[in-house]
Amino acid sequence: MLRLRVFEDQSTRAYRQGLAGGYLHVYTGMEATAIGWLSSIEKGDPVITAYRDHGHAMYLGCDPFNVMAEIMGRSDGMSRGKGGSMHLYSKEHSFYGGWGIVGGHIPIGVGLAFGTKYKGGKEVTHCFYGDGAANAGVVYESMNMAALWELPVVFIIENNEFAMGTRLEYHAADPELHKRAEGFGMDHERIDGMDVLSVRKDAKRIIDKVRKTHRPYVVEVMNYRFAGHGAADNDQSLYRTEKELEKAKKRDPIELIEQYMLEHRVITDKELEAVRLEIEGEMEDVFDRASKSPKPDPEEVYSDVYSDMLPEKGH
Ligand SMILES: Cc1ncc(C[n+]2csc(CCOP(=O)(O)OP(=O)(O)O)c2C)c(N)n1
Ligand SMILES: [Mg+2]
Repeated sequence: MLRLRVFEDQSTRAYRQGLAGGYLHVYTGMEATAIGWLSSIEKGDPVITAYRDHGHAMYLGCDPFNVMAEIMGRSDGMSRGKGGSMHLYSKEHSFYGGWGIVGGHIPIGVGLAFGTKYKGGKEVTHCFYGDGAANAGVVYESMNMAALWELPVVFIIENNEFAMGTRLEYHAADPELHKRAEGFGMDHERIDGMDVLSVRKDAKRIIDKVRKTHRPYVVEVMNYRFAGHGAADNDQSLYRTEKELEKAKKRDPIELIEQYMLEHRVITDKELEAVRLEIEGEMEDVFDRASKSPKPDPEEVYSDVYSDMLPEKGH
């Protein structure tokens, strides 16, 4: 969680210094959700998410250097600099993106779960999306298919209470988004997304159930984003007060787990400081190395854009 927090500070620095083009959406404040959840999955379980994707990719094993290089559009980037922050992807780590169209990746997540069922596999697909995305029509077409065909997929709503600058209460007829599963006869619940240990525990229980029953599940994880919607969101006063933000920061997921570890004598203040310094050094180095990675060859613009999908070609 700390590595991700510090990585995001460095990715924001890259954007501010003009080293990262396009869009940049950081996960700051929401760390306990992805990290708690992904710590409970099995290796090989497909994971798919929207554009707030740096943490998911890194936790699944993608090297922060390749992630940062991608954010900077460099040849060492995971998509060789063609995708940027929103389009991380690593089949090797069962990470299927990184998608910029709100709600657009949810049918793809259901397709991954269909693939598992078709092949008789044991994997569970973890499909993350935001509270705003929960309003997209395609989510409900996807949920219907998942429930009808009994597909092993968990719909994980990362409810950070905002869709860009629109508050949850202004965009959702019923702000309890998990209840929307009821129309499809799916199990559902809302959980706390700021305490990493409770996310991990809830995730284990839910994932075990989905893996056993092969029935989809909707879980709404309540968290809060501390940063702006994207790096270009400079006036948050249009949609939230400083006071609200300060209140949310009282449950900073990193501070919560630090307190827990100190209270339970898992770590000392001194050790914690050493971990912090080590991570800061690591991410500083990631930034420096990524900024030195060569820009892609102009020819790269044509590679991997179209694909010949004929099976005899081995795809
Ligand atoms: C189909 C579509 N409509 C609009 C947008 C512009 N847009 C980008 S992010 C966003 C809000 C999404 O909010 P949420 O799903 O809650 O995700 P969060 O940013 O909070 O993680 C919108 C409307 C888009 N990318 N795609
Ligand atoms: Mg949101």
